[in-house]
Amino acid sequence: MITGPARPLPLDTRKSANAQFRADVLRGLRAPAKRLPCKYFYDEAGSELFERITELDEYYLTRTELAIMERHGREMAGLLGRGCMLIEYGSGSSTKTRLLLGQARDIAAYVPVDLSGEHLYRAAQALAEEYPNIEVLPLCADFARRLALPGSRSRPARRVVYFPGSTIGNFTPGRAVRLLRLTAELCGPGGGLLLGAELQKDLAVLDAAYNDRQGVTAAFNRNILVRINRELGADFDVGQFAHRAFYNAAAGRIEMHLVSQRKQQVHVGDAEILFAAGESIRTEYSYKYTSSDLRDLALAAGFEMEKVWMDERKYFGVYYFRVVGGE
Ligand code: SAH
Ligand code: AVI
Repeated sequence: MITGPARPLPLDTRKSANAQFRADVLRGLRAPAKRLPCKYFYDEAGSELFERITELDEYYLTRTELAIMERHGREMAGLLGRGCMLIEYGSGSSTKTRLLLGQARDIAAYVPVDLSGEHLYRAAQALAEEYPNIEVLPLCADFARRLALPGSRSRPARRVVYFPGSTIGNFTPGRAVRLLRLTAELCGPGGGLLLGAELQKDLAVLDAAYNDRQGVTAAFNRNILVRINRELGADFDVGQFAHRAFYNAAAGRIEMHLVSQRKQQVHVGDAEILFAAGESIRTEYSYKYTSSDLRDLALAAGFEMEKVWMDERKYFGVYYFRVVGGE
């Protein structure tokens, strides 16, 4: 059953989200090295483009994580324990979650959290129909901020956050620790964190995953400008910004940029932004953390690592952490 607000957000909430979007975009575009927060990739079109990315030959991440979940889902579900509230960060279409929900004996409530509202509510509705015994409580919110969890019918025995997809890699190490600290606070004593994250690997493999032949990643990258045009009344000539993605070995991350193909002026509402030819906007970092990096980040945030599952090539890891000091 679905008991969350499975309908568009109220007008005042949408207005304040739009004001926040505008403020974040202007702050990023006025910075000496232009940038945009990657969470704004995901409007309706962005979520669909991401789904297409997950099906690309070059984008092995989703397939690899799904295979780990298929193989070890039962053991993972066992760690959730009885009567748990499962909270998922960046749930998207909740595909991987099904491999947990299908194996878990008694989950009290499932709270998918995502900023892409329509996509979230559609996925939540489908899950509620597939798992009628689980209370599904979708929450359209930024998981990097303190979350106000919806009330559930039964009192959950514990809280576990599920954070798949390597979305943790879209946070710099400092921001990742901050996010995990909030998560430890949200889970409380006895709580857990099941985290899926990509590992370091061969440069050519990484490079291909973010420069696919069909250009879906390029369209996903440019969609942020399409969204800014539509929602903030901007006039980006989207075809004049080229997709660029490369591995920054010193920092251990993929960087995605949009590179201005000529000197140009862009208006965002009544604000004017100047671009030199070749100047870029950084749109995303995608860190490839080693398992010891993640152990250290999580420990700094109050989690201890209990278990890790990897695929044979060691492309991807799924980690289970417990809140330090919990039973
Ligand atoms: N978990 C899915 C989707 C990953 S794509 C998978 O593993 O395939 C990242 C998802 O996180 C998108 O659905 C996006 O809308 C959401 N997202 C990104 N940043 C977010 C944030 N700060 N708060 C809430 N959702 C966010
Ligand atoms: C959601 N996130 C982990 C993806 C990634 O690989 O960093 C987003 C993405 N960017 C380009 N392709 C996919």
